[in-house]
Amino acid sequence: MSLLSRRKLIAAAAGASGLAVAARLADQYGLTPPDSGGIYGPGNTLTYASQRLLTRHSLAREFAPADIAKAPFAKLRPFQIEAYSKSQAVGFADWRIGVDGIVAQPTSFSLPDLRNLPARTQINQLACEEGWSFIAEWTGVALSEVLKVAKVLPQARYVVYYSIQKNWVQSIDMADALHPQTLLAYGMNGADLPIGHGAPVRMWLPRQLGYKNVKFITRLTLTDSLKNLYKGGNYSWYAGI
Ligand SMILES: Nc1nc2c(c(=O)[nH]1)N[C@H]1C(S)=C(S)[C@@H](COP(=O)(O)O)O[C@H]1N2
Ligand SMILES: [Mo]
Repeated sequence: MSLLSRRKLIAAAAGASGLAVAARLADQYGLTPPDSGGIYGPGNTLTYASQRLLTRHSLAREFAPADIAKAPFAKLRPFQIEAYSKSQAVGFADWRIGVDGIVAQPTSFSLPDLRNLPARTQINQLACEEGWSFIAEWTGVALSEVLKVAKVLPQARYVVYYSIQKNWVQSIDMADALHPQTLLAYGMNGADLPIGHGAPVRMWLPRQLGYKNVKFITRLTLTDSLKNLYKGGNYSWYAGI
């Protein structure tokens, strides 16, 4: 995008018809989020498009070991899911994460499969939309490595990710999916990821708010549209911080 167009997009926020102009420009550059319809739509488009232009190459802050929280808060109401209890009983030895959709090589990953891929450790903050946060050290495999194994095809635009908790489904665009700090995390503070924080594997993307960091991941699907999937809800689709 040219400097002029970028200025136009950002300046559009100030004008009377700013939101409409921003929406048109965003559309032109493929920066329209899937929740662009409805009454909050224009605002969501502006937030997403302007953040994307400003931060697409940026890294979330990484902290020092001394910053790690002594008592990180696990936001978890007790749940009863038989498949989960069974897997937990065998130390998640049978846990699988399927990768399907717009890929040349649909693949099912066990935990050892994930651990055999290059590991990355980073100290970042988890920030919940409710206002609390904590800093922890996260270890996992970059999502990009997993997508490489599954041979993602160029038509893919989003990664949809599912939890064993059926009401937890989220999605990100390829810019975030391929971002070096986006992990499938299986470790926290030097140990296995605790149950409360999403064992055995959670999505870890420090550039977005807590609710995009889905726990107990079971499946990833590559799609070119979220039309039949994203139903809106309380949270905006793009939660960049
Ligand atoms: N499967 C699942 N993932 C989830 C949640 C959940 O309840 N279930 N809560 C989300 C929210 S709102 C936040 S803030 C973070 C909290 O992560 P934590 O429990 O590790 O602190 O997880 C997110 N991922
Ligand atoms: Mo949250």
